[in-house]
Amino acid sequence: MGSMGMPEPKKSAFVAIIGRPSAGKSTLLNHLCGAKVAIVSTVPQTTRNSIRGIVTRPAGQLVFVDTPGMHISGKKLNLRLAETALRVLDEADLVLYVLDANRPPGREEDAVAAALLKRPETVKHRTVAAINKVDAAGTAKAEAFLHAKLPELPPSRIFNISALKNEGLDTMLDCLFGMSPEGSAFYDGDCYTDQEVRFRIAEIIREKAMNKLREELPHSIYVDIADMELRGGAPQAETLWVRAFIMTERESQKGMVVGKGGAMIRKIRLAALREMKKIFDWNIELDLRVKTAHDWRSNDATLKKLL
Ligand SMILES: Nc1nc2c(ncn2[C@@H]2O[C@H](COP(=O)(O)OP(=O)(O)OP(=O)(O)O)[C@@H](O)[C@H]2O)c(=O)[nH]1
Ligand SMILES: [Mg+2]
Repeated sequence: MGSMGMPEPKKSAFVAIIGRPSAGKSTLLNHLCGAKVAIVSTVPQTTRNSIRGIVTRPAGQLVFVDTPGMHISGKKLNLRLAETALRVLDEADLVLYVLDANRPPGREEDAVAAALLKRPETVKHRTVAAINKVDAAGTAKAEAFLHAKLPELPPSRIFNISALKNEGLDTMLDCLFGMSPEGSAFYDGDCYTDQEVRFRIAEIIREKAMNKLREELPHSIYVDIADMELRGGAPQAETLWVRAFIMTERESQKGMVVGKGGAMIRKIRLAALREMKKIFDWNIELDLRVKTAHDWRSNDATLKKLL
């Protein structure tokens, strides 16, 4: 026990955010950090990398690591995404397991629970479950699922939240801080992510494209930043000039990304610019084009570069 006026020792931990696709992991990360850190879309399998978001409070610092939703598939891209999620799960101090109250648990939920079951110590001592989307649905099914599949998880570590409406997050954070080991902060207190500018810009463009494109297209694209340069400076604000390509899997998909008279790519470009201006202090010029990288989702070299 500290003497009067002595602050409590600070806590710090890495927290893996895991769950099936579209459970709301990235939405949650963004609200925890109070900033747009990870991209979000209505389409499952949006996140493709482990993405760090940093939360600093008087109690200490939690570094949340967002992961790709665990999806069952034998395809190369999906296997790599699942590997990423499991690696983060094993490296983190704590695990935040996000469930979607709005969809009945199915095979994918079983797979997430199975991955946790293989790590019984983690479930017993280091896992918090968040039943998300309580603004849209009741929690009974998700609760029953957790009791049946992960009986070792104490009920005091199950929280009902709405990431979208920012509800229930504070009590969950208190619990995570309580479970964290003592330690000093990993990052500056005013820092909310460690992502490089190049990656963030590619992700913002991909988010806008994913949310505007239909059918298979959201999953068939990636964004390549071909060139980036900071120009000018005082007395005017600097301008960040970016040339980026939306890469499609097949030649035939380029037309849909460009749209009639270029309308689609113009919409994507303007939405991306709006978002970038909220994040960066520079003026931004974005030259956005479309290219094809044939069958990139089965290409090891491309996957290695992207994931
Ligand atoms: N109603 C409701 N919708 C939510 C909530 N949280 C997230 N969503 C929606 O769920 C969808 C998926 O959200 P994401 O945050 O991209 O989900 P994710 O788990 O990161 O998905 P992947 O990256 O594909 O694994 C989006 O349309 C979100 O707006 C919530 O609390 N309530
Ligand atoms: Mg995500």
